[in-house]
Amino acid sequence: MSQTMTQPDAAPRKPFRRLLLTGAAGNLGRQLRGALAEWADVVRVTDIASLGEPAPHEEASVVDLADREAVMQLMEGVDAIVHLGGISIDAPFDDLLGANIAGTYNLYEAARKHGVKRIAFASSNHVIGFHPVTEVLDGDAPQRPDTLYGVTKCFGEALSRYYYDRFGIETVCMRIGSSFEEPKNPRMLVTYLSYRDFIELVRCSLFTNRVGHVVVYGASDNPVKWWDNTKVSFLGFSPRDSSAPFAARFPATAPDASRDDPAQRFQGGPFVLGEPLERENSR
Ligand code: NAI
Ligand code: 15L
Repeated sequence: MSQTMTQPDAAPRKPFRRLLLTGAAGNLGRQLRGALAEWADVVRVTDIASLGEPAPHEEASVVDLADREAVMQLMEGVDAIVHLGGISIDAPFDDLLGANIAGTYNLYEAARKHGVKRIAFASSNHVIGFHPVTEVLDGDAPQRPDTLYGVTKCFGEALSRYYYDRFGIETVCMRIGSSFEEPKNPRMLVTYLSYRDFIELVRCSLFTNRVGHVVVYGASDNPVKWWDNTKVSFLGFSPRDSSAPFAARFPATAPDASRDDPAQRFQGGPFVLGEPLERENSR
């Protein structure tokens, strides 16, 4: 006798069976967790830091991305990955080496071994931070990292290119500007990416068919633009927010190429100075 597996009251399946979110305890990871609940039946959240109480649809694992075996185990049953985990400002090389270099390698290698086909990778504007503020860049602009942190993001972009060309794993490299609740300084009037636009950028990165390997800039629809996403318009990323409502807070202090201060002349802002930075880049 044939058996039917259909249950009349079963909830419709979501687009993904299981998504993996690294960096889930961080600033952007916390923003994304709610949205991912809509996109996947199960969200595996991971971080080196405490993840709090998992929601009913979440599986939580505290893991150091530098731990290759642990990262391999994270990948079991995963359809796609949002990779936010790692050190998110400049830091000593040995720290970046584990979290950002080895960690990203471990993630891609585990993805390859488990047949994962799509990764949304949190790259950074600090991949191109030594371009002057007078330039408008697209994804083909030469990398000009402003810090060792930026260099680790260049590594992630190159590694993901290799994993696409060699193994067919698709990656959207999201060169995020400044994604916080609000812009915190004049530079962020240009680099601001609202949380809502960030979530939309991740959505486009996960749901667009056949992305291959691409670089997209993550900024809201701000009045001044340094970055041009025309070449990747097929992603459908169309930011809805803007830094304009915050402009009055920073009168006459917009980044200015004529100033002596390198933090004013280059897109990376204070990162180019090689000085210790506060977490939220408040200079
Ligand atoms: P965050 O620093 O708040 O979050 C990063 C998370 O990664 C933290 O929870 C941290 O515990 C975790 N992490 C660090 N080392 C780890 C390791 N070895 N193993 C496992 N987890 C580790 O940063 P945020 O703002 O949430 O950014 C998320 C990602 O987006 C980062 O990769 C960052 O570089 C990138 N990004 C963020 C921007 C922003 O404006 N928020 C701008 C450009 C890039
Ligand atoms: C980044 O890459 C950092 O992760 C974030 O903390 C901000 O400093 C941002 O860049 C920025 O450029 O404002």
